[in-house]
Amino acid sequence: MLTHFIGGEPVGAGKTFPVHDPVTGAVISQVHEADPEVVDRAVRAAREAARDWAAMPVGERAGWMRRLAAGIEARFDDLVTAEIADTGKPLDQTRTLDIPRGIANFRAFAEIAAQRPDDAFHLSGVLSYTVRRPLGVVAVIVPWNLPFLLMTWKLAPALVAGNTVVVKPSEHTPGSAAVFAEICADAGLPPGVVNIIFGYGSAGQLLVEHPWVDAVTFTGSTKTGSAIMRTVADRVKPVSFELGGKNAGLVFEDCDLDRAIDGTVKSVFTNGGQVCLCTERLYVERPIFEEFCARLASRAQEVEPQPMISKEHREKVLSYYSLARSEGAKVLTGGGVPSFGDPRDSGYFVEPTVVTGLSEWSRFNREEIFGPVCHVAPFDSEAEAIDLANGSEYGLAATLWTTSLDRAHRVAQRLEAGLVWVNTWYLRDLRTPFGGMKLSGIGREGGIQSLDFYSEPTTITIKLEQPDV
Ligand code: 6OD
Repeated sequence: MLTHFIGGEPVGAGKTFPVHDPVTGAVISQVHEADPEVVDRAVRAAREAARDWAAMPVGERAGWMRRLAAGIEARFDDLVTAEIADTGKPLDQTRTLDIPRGIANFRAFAEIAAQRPDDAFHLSGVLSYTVRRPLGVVAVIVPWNLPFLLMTWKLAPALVAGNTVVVKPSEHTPGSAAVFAEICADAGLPPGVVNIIFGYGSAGQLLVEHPWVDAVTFTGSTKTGSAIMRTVADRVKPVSFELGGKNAGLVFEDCDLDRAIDGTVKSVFTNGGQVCLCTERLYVERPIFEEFCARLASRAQEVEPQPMISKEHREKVLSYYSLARSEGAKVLTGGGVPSFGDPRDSGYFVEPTVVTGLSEWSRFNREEIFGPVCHVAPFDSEAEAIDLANGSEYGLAATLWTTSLDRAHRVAQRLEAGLVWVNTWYLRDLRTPFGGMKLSGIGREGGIQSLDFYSEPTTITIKLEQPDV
């Protein structure tokens, strides 16, 4: 039974809900569900801890971040087990990406915060400088696709900037957050600095509308992001949102085709396509279009299917497979449900799928699917490729495959996306701004941008009586 973590203590109160193993559909754990009283208790605990935590010198808070990173290292295997149980992720990915990024997130933000200078401006006998202070209590709403990676991505900068937090993981993936609560307790983190409550979207709603929550950071769907915005509008709370995507991949004739195919297989199918950065729209220069489609479809058949997170999400992805057919697509591979002849047949799998032949106006090409699927279309010129890529309401990420340095810079700078990867995909430097344009989000996190979001400046201006030197 998983319990909330409030004020440094496990808190088990209220109703419970089941978590299912996406690989088999079996119930694997029961979790306490936060009701209004639990949410209020968590926010109060965070508020009570806020003053002392904010007053602590940043170097000391950075020390806590390093201790939490060490705690994650010490519980590495438990975190891997918990993350896989909830998500059905492959072991290799969990060991090399999800949990190591938790360690990297805490270490990176410890360094970035400890070394950050304040701003100072000097002009004709007037000295202005800024001091930054934390926002207070931050609500951290975490999605189910990269639960540990994204929880720590938000926690580390929020905490090191001097905020206390209440985290609400997805109802599908509470496991790694529950282990993290134990890590905080074992490290002796001051009670109330990190609080974790479990529940559905209704618990998240109670959290963000709580008057003592000062800011909200959220990664998830555009629909939920806009609902949060409406909720917090009355109290003008700052929000940082990384939302949906309908990411384009542009493949030019001058690319290294082997590399482009390898990279595209990763960018479409990693995590069963359940990463907001995954490519769902591919545009390939006409002379290599047929070969690219044939090779991508053949490689898709070798991809080990991964489960969708839930029965409902699987239904959604399958509904887009049907939609593709009804909108007139040619299905190059996949389009259905794999059959294993073992307990996985009761799980939430779908086939890796590649389709072609749809118009840019089809719903399939406009709406985020969030599964192991892409549409491939040809283009005839660089200008057309850019227009096609930009012809989406979303603007999170794009990939670009070319061996021309000039083209890489020229095209990358014209793409309406917060992130452009050239001849690679999802390669991260944690100091860089990360986030999306248009319906893909508000604001950027990463490096100093994270610290800026999780704090606000006071500008202090002094009139100097001495003449300038
Ligand atoms: O890698 C990251 O820092 C990050 N924010 C990834 C987001 C993935 C969304 O599905």
